[in-house]
Amino acid sequence: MFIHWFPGHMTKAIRMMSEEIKVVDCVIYVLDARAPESCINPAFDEVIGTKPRLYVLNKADMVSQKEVIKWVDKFRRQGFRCIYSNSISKADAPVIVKNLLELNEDLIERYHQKGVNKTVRAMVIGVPNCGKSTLINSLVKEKKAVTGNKPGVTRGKQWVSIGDYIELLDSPGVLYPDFKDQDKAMRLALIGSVKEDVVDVSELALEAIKYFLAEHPSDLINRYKLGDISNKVPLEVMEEIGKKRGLIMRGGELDYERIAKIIISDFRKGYLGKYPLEKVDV
Ligand SMILES: Nc1nc2c(ncn2[C@@H]2O[C@H](COP(=O)(O)OP(=O)(O)OP(=O)(O)O)[C@@H](O)[C@H]2O)c(=O)[nH]1
Ligand SMILES: [Mg+2]
Repeated sequence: MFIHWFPGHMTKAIRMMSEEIKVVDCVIYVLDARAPESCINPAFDEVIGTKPRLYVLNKADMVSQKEVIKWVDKFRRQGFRCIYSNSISKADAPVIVKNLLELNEDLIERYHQKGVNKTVRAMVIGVPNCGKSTLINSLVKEKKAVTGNKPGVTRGKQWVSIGDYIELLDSPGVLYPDFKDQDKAMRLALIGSVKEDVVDVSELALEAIKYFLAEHPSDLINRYKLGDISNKVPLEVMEEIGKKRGLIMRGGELDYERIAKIIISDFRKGYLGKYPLEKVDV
């Protein structure tokens, strides 16, 4: 499968970000903890320039804490401030606010010396569906930003005030202007950052099975009550899952699309285990 998105849209989005960056003090760079590396968009670096950034490994509840901490350490070793968050629960909100303020400590202090309270403005960026709007909502009492479990939910920009002295800019998720690295594209598709209409669900499910066969076969066996799959190829496993679940079309053929959708949905909901698709290579 060749995953392909619209470079024109992404280039335009990056141009818009280059305008917005001028009015903010810093950036909250949201990464999906299941595939942090793939969520790094090289084009963002140019946009961010020298503005301070806070990396947030979001959806941390979907991977083991041990793995997410390795990623946090990696970003910190690179000299960046980095934390992790489960933005659905509001438990990590105080840590996010604290880090945001610390990130802008010098600026706040400069204003303070002039007798002024600085309002810190941050742009929240990341690939589609990584949880930018949910993270913003976790910081406010009432839900302000629209969220949803598919890419492209946030369409325009929106400012949200957090208390009196923080303002966050929510914006649509952005993928890279190019999609040469198909392994990364596949992982982005698996975590739900790529629109379904440019992805072949059956092939995506086969990729997911391939990953679980290699890394965590027992989770596949337990979830779908399979027999021995050690010598099977992904397609055979997919067929066995279909038979176990009775996903047969009229005429007796297996309904590959339905099987694929179930596998992908189970993966995205974490029913196949809390595993990151990308591990820190130390
Ligand atoms: N398990 C879990 N799910 C999360 C977390 N944060 C967000 N989600 C879910 O991820 C999905 C996408 O969240 P959004 O906040 O809409 O993502 P977004 O980055 O704003 O997406 P776009 O606006 O489309 O770019 C929703 O179903 C959220 O409930 C988290 O920390 N943990
Ligand atoms: Mg959004």
